[in-house]
This record gives sequence, C-alpha cells and structure tokens, in this order.
Amino acid sequence: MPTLLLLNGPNLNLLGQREPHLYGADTLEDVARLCREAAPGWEVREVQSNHEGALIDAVHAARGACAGIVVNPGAYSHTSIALLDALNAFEGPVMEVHVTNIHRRETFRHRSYVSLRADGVIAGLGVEGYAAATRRIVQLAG
Ligand code: CA2
Repeated sequence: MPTLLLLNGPNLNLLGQREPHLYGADTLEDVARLCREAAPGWEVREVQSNHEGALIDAVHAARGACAGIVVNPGAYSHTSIALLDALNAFEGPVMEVHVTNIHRRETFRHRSYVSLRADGVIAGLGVEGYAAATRRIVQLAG
C-alpha cells in the first residue's frame, strides 16, 4: 500500500481553533480525513511540527518509504532553505499547499523556497487544497 506523507508546519496545529476568518473552521484532523478520502488505497502518514528540524527529519524518513508528500510548510515556506534541501533529496512528487492565498497577503509571504521543489502549488482554496494536492500526488505517483 503506497504511503502519503501529510506534512504540516508551525502553528497549523491551531487550524480550526483560532483565526477562522483567515484559516476556516476545519481542523488538522479534518484535513487528514480529506486526504484519506482523496487517496483510497493509500496510507496517510500525518506529521505536524512547530520545529524546523522535525519537519526535515520527517522528509528524510519519507525517503524510500513514502510515494509522495503533501506539505504545508507554514511560515517556513518563506524562510527555510534547509527544508527545501531536504525535499530536494526526496525522490517522489511533492505538492505544496497554502490554506490562504499567500499572494494576496504581505509581500514576505509571496516567496516560497519550497515552491522551487514542488511539482505543484495550491494556495487560497482553504483546506480543499489538501484534497486537490492529494489527488495530484495519486495521479503523479500512479
Ligand atoms: O496559508 C497557509 O496555509 C500558510 O502556510 C499558513 C501559515 C503562514 O505563515 C503562511 O504564510 C501561509 C500560518 C499557519 C498558521 O496557522 C494558524 C491556523 C489557525 C490559527 C492560527 C494559525
């Protein structure tokens, strides 16, 4: 059974609990359910961390073990060359998701280092973006 790594970065554990006007009412648990529904026959490995090194470790652990990665790197999108380097060492497809439209927000959110590696980027679809990204991973990995 192929495995999808669903990787969420800093503060996304608060999804559905704070700032619903910006990030919506769905929780990370709802996100995982959406991904499972979008990838029947796949196992979904969920990792959320507020720590950059833990996210990098999860990408390393996915090498040779996961068929694809759906990642919302949170604010590390805009700062982390280290996460980009880790994703560059992963052999499978990578989809980057942002709940909000980062291009309609502050200019510091417009650039994502992770986008240099991602096979696709989805922003502004709310949590539905995770489902679309998962479907794309299934297509690319299948
Ligand atoms: O739009 C996205 O998904 C972001 O990756 C979310 C990050 C932000 O730094 C990026 O620029 C865009 C922030 C995640 C914070 O998540 C929260 C969720 C609910 C309540 C508070 C924070």
